[in-house]
Amino acid sequence: MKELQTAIDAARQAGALIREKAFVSKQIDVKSSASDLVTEVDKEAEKIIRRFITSHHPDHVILGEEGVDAGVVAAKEALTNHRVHEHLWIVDPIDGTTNFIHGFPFFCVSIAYAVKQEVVLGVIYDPIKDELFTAEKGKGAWLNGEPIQVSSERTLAESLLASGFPSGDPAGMRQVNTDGILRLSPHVRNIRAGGSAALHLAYVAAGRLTGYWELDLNAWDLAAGAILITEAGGMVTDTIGNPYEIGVRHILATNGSVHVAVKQALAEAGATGF
Ligand code: LIP
Repeated sequence: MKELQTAIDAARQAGALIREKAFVSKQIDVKSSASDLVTEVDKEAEKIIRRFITSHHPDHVILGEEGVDAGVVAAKEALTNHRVHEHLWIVDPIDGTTNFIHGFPFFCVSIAYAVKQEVVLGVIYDPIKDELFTAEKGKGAWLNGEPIQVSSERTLAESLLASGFPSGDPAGMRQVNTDGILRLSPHVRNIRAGGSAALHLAYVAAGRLTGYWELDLNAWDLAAGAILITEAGGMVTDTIGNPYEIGVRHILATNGSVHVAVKQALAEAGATGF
């Protein structure tokens, strides 16, 4: 599919800018709160990606993190409006902006392409490690061109999980998520919270993490990672267990084997989100 090459080239172009600016001081703007930030590099990287996609696919619609107002309502409205579009790109120019600001090298570019609301390809690029994760519906998932698959752990006791704390702490979701972490942590090998939803999802696809969950995320945090995981043999649902679709905000993504166990633990802790 020619859109895959578009996504790869756009991610690499934006990634080059992000790499160049990664460890220098940045101009920071506050979005919804002091923990929900954007830099001039996020905006410039999104412009690069938008220009690139538009030059190759002028009639396609682009939903980008920095192209809508901050906040749940704007994001939901944008998604709803875009439902009618046949060709939709879902772009996060820097997923892990807080890490980027602090020079904590765990962030990425995330680009997905959906046809009639179904994600058909995803690209996640870590510009620091120069790792390019790609997936195309029905064809598989790759890391730098090599096929990847989810991990083989079968029990919680063997699992390395990851989670996170949403930017801006909407509706006290950080406390809710902490309840889930406290419920699961005695039963698993360990839990990480790296601060980039998309990169965590890519790591589940590559078998580096057994599973990942987080509450109150946006479409651009999740779309590319979701197809990476399904194409790598894993499972992606919301935290209740409903199948993934573009509007999902509370995500649960695993290698498949531990999916039910994590879901049950979150339900028991009252930590599936609301
Ligand atoms: C971030 C996520 C992170 C999550 C934050 C935020 P951004 O994306 O990837 O894992 O905890 O809420 O959404 O804002 O850095 O692109």
